[in-house]
Parts: sequence; C-alpha cells; structure tokens
Amino acid sequence: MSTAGKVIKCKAAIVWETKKPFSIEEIEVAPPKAHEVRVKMLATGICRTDDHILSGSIKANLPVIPGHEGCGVVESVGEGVTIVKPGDKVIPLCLPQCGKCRPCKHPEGNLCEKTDFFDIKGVMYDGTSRFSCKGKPVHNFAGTSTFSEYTVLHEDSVAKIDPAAPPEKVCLIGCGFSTGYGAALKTGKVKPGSSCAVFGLGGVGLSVVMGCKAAGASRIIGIDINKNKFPLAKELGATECISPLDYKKPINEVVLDMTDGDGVDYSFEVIGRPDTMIAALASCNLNYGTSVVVGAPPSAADITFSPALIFTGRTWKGTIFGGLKSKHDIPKLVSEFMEKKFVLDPLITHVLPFHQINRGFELLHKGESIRCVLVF
Ligand code: CND
Ligand code: ZN
Ligand code: ZN
Repeated sequence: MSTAGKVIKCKAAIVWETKKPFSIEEIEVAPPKAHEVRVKMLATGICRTDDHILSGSIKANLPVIPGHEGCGVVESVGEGVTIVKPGDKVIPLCLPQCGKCRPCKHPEGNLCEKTDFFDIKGVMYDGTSRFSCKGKPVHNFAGTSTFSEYTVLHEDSVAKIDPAAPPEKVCLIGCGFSTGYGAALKTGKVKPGSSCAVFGLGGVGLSVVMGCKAAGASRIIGIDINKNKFPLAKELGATECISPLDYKKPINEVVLDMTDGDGVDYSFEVIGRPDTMIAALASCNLNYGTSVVVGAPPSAADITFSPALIFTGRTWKGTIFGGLKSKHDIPKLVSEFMEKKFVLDPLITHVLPFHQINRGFELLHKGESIRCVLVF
C-alpha cells in the first residue's frame, strides 16, 4: 500500500536534552510539501559533528534529530519535484546546492545561502518542521536528519546517485569522506611531491590523508593523541605518525624539527580545537605554507594568535564540505567509488543496526571507531 501523501509513523533518534544519550522514539513524518522529497533511510554514518550537537558544543534548537551522512531511497515527492522520483537512490546534502545563489553560481563557491549550519534553525524553508513526536514538533539538523527511518529534504538538499551503489558504504560520501578528500584536493590544492601534516586521524582526517596521497604528496605526517589510529593512517598513505603526548615541546616545533626547520607545505586541522588550529598553522612553512581548518570549531570558541604567523606569507583557510559543490560532486564521487578510484571500506570499522545508535556513539567517545555505520 502506498504511503505517498500520508503521515508515516517510524523510529528516530531524538536529542531532547544535551549531554544525554539519544532517545529512540516513534515519530510522525509529514508528507513532503512542494519542492520537498521524503526519503526512506538505508544507512547513516556517525560523524563527530553529530556528537557536537549531542554535547551542546554546537548549539541547535531542541528537540532535534541529528544525522547528516546518509544514503536512502525516495519514498515520495512533493509538488514540482522533477530531479528525483520514488525509488531513486539518493544522498541527502548537509550542505545544499540551490544553484541560484551567489556562492552556488561562483565557480569557487559552495556555501549555498540555504545552508543551515550557522545560526541553526532546524526547520524547512517555510519555517515549519515535518517531524513531530508526542504531539510536539521536532527540529531537523542540517536539513538532513538521517538518524530517522524516514526524513524530509528540500530538493536543494538531495543528490541522485548510481542505483547500484552500496548504501552502507557510500553514505560516507555524504560528509566525512568528501570533506576530508576535498579539503586536500580542492581547498588545499596539494601538489605532487609536497609535504603534508594531518592533525586528527578520525574518519575525516584519514580522508584528508587519502586526498593528500591521491594528489601525489611525497610526505604525509599523521598526528593524533590516540596511537591506535596509526596503523590505518599508514595503510591509507601516512608516511609517518606522531603523538603530541610523546614530546615535551609543542607539536608544531616537532614538525619543524622533522622538516629541517622548513615546516610542511600543507597542514590540516581535523580535530576542531582552537589550540590545534594554531599548532597546525605554525607547522606549515612560514612563507609559502598553507594551513586548512577542517575541524568544526565549538560555537563559543575564539582564537588568539600572533599576526606574525601569517604576516610572513602563510595562507590560512577553512573548508566546508571540502570545498565541493554537493549536488554536482557527490554523484561523481559515488561513480568514482564504483570505478574503484578510492576505497571507503577501511574507514568503516563498525556496522550496527540503527537502534544501537548509542553504542555507536560510545565507540566514537572511546576512540574505538573510525566510522560506525548504522543500517536501517
Ligand atoms: P573524530 O573524533 O573521529 O576524529 C578526531 C581525531 O582527533 C581523533 O582520532 C582524536 O583522537 C584526535 N584528537 C583529539 N584531540 C587531539 C589533540 N589534541 N591532538 C591530536 N589529535 C587529537 O572526528 P571526525 O574525523 O568525524 O571529525 C573531525 C572534525 O571534523 C570534527 O571537528 C568534525 O566536527 C569536523 C567536520 C567538519 C566538516 C566540514 O565541513 N568542515 C564536516 N564534517 C566534520
Ligand atoms: Zn560530518
Ligand atoms: Zn545556493
């Protein structure tokens, strides 16, 4: 029996209060309005950004259904939707691409004006939510809310992908992989033969390592306080790995020592801490080095740094979604994955049923997982 046009009752993971585990609740998902798409989720990865919502370090309106790294199939579409139809396999876009705003039209831009990452509202374009629980509206996150059996996306936030793509793998292209890989190739523009340092070897940081390797970097220094991350980092392309905990001097000085005082050509901060953002900046060459901030800063944090760090010529950049244009680049990355141009399997250390989401976050907190994928 078709569910199109009807309210769907299903399970979702809700944050009612920060610093508490998710509550798995029965929710009601309203049908998609004009230019919206209702999607049945097949798989979703757990990204640290979701944990920032859970911990409250990124402020969101509560209650909220997080999740932004998923893959699903279109259940029904609202009026006027022509880009997808029921049955299409899709990846929700945590960074939308409306195609009409200035950043969308700019060749180097990707921060679509429809994005809900900053000053987070957690509602659809008309200001209302399609989710409710116990009679109360529930907010969405990043316009995606993939921690739900069904979600509603604006058509700006959906990309149709190869129907043969395995959802429990390509869901990573919805955020972590693309962010890291794009940070190296598109934002950093790493050159062949160059040296790189990657601070933080989680799912996103390891994707930066893969991007640096794909760009032909000859030296990739992986940096993490958790040495259990080192073997996989080396498998994916890191030429050496170091832990700041093994040294008395600041880690940027260690990187300078390792590079005859030059510093690396490119450094990437993939943790989300102000202190490591400065350390990464100071690790790249003082004149022609480029440092890219990939880690999401806590909502409340400010950075104090010496202007001398950039006065000498360093370039300091940030990146959202690896500088990629989501709707345009995601289907291409999925095709490249299907053509075996890069791997995703090593990043997926755990696969759990959706209802074990709290176990998945425990693995992240304990530093035991790289990517834990939840399947529906
Ligand atoms: P995850 O937590 O898996 O990895 C972070 C890694 O950093 C872990 O291996 C930690 O052990 C390590 N670490 C923590 N503290 C330190 C330290 N002081 N020194 C060295 N290493 C340390 O996170 P993830 O890979 O899922 O995400 C990484 C960041 O990227 C996180 O802040 C997330 O919110 C952000 C992000 C940004 C974007 C974007 O568009 N820019 C998209 N997705 C995620
Ligand atoms: Zn993410
Ligand atoms: Zn736009």
